Amino acid sequence: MTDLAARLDEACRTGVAIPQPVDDFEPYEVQSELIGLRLDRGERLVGVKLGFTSEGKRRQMGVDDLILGRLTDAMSVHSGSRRYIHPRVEPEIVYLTGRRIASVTDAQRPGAVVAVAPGLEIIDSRYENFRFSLESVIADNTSAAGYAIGPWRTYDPTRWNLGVVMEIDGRAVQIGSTAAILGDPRRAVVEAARLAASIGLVIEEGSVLLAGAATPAEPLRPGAHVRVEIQDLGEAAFRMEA
Ligand code: OOG
Ligand code: MG
Repeated sequence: MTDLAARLDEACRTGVAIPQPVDDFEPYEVQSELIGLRLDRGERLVGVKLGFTSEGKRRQMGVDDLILGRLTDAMSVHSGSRRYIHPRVEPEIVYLTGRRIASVTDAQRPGAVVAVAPGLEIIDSRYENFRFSLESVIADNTSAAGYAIGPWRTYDPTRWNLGVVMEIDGRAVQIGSTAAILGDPRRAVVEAARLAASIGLVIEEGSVLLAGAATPAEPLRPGAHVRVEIQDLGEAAFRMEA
């Protein structure tokens, strides 16, 4: 167990941020250790998420490469209360995989994606001031802190360029299009497969995949009601604890 994984895990549980690491580390190895600690506590892996798939997010955070994180059942906003540090929320389109994906070829086979849903992601960097390098945010499981997923619909690949509106307390705060995700959100499953394969991770059948926010993230205050609507897909919503 690296010291960094232990400190990130503690920051996550206590809600106290840590300074960015100064020593060398292998980013995805630290992330694996961090997830291992969660699984040891009984959490279950439910899927993966991509980060920095849109220009809006890359510009907001000052980074320029795709990253992959892992999601557990306990991260669902409906699974109970937790301590946040400086949470933000962003709109996501979510895919459900219909086969085991261990390679890019698997991701290109028919049935790789079977359903799609509107979603919201809470990100909460465990680093002070929400500042990080690409390596340090990968180690921190890509800031993953929570998600809410709306109703699933059968996946229709011809509907990929969809309007997105995210509201906080009834006011539209971000408006965009799913086309901002990799230029075409249908590429998300292939990019996730590529990154997963590079770290020896298999995306199991029935996994959720957050394709990456189409717009910049917004600060999330206690008691806030957040809602996203994606054209043709419907909505997802949750309320922050007061
Ligand atoms: C990293 C997570 C990025 C996305 O959708 O682009 C991400 C961060 O911004 O803290 O989840
Ligand atoms: Mg995200």
